[in-house]
Amino acid sequence: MLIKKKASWALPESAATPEHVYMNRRSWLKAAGFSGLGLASTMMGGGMASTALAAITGYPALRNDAYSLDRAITDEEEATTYTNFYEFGSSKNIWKKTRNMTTDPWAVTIDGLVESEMTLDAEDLVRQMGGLEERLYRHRCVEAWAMAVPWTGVPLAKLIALAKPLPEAKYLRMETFLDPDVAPGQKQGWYPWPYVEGLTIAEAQNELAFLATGIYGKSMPNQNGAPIRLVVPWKYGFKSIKSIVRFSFTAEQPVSFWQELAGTEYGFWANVNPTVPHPRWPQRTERLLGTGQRVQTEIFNGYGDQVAGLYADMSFDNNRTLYF
Ligand SMILES: Nc1nc2c(c(=O)[nH]1)N[C@H]1C(S)=C(S)[C@@H](COP(=O)(O)O)O[C@H]1N2
Ligand SMILES: [Mo]
Repeated sequence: MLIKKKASWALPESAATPEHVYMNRRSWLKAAGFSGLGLASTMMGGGMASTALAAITGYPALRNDAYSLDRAITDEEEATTYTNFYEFGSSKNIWKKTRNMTTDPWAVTIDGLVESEMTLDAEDLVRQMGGLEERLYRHRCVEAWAMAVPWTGVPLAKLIALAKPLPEAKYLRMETFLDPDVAPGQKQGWYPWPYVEGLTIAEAQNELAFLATGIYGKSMPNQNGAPIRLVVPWKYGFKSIKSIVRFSFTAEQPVSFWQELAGTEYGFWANVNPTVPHPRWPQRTERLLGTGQRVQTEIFNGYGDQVAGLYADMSFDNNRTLYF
C-alpha cells in the first residue's frame, strides 16, 4: 500500500516520545516478550497505550516532596561519570567499562529466613512492590566526596513486606552479581567477591532505606548500579550496594565486602559521623562533586531526625565500630 502522507503515528517511536519514556517502553516490551516494530507501532496508535506503558515502567516518577535538599542537585554528568564500582576497576572513571553488563532480564532472589522465598525478574519485583517515586537524597562517600541526586525507586520496606521475614530474621544481607567475564575487577582475587552489604531489619524498614531503579528521572545507568541498588543516605556510600541479585534474611550479622577486606576501616554500621575520623583521614568536611565547594559533614549525613532512634540504645562514644 502506498502511503502518501506520513501520519503522526507513523513516525518512528523515538521521534514521538520523550527519550526516557521511549527507552523504558522498549525495555518493557522486551521484558514482556514482545519485539519487532509491528507491535510497537500498533500500540503507539492511541494515546492510551503510551500512558499505560509509562505507568508500568513509571518514568519519570512523581517526586515525593517529603525528602527535600538544602543544597543544589549535583550535575547529572558528574554523578554518572564519577562513580565507585570496584567490579569494573578501582578508579572513579569506569563508566564506559560497565556497558557490557546486561541488566534486562535480571534475576533477583529473595531467600533465607522468610515465608516467601522467590526468584523473579527485577522489573517484576518492582511491579510487585508498587509504584515508583522520586526522592532527592544526599550521598556521602567515606572518601569525603558528596553529591545530591534524584533517585527513582521503591522504599526497601516494601521488599520486606513482600518477603515476610520469620521472627528469627534479624538482618538483611544483599549481594551484587558475580561475573568476572563482564566485570573485570572481579578477576582480582584479593577482593572477597561478590560485593556484600547488610542492614538490620529495623534499618531496612526505616522510611529512608530505598531501592533505586533510576536516577535523574531515567532508568539507572549501569555504572550507578542498574537495574536495582540500595540507597541508605545516612550511611557512608559503600553501604549503598549496587546491582543487587540476592536479598537474604539472616539471624547472624552479615560480613560486608569492605568489612571483610579491612574491618578496622569499614565496619558494619558505617553511619556518617563527622566527629569520628576514618583511621587514615578526617571526616569533618566533604567535597561537593562538580562544584569545588567543601562543606561541613553532618551527623547521620543530616538525617538524624529519621534515623537517630535506631541507635538510641547503642553506645556510640565507646564503640568506634558503630561508625566504621
Ligand atoms: N557492588 C558495588 N556497590 C557499590 C560499590 C562498589 O564498588 N560495588 N561502591 C560503593 C561506594 S564506595 C559508593 S560511594 C557508592 C557510589 O555510588 P555512585 O557511584 O552511584 O555514586 O556505591 C557503593 N556501592
Ligand atoms: Mo564510597
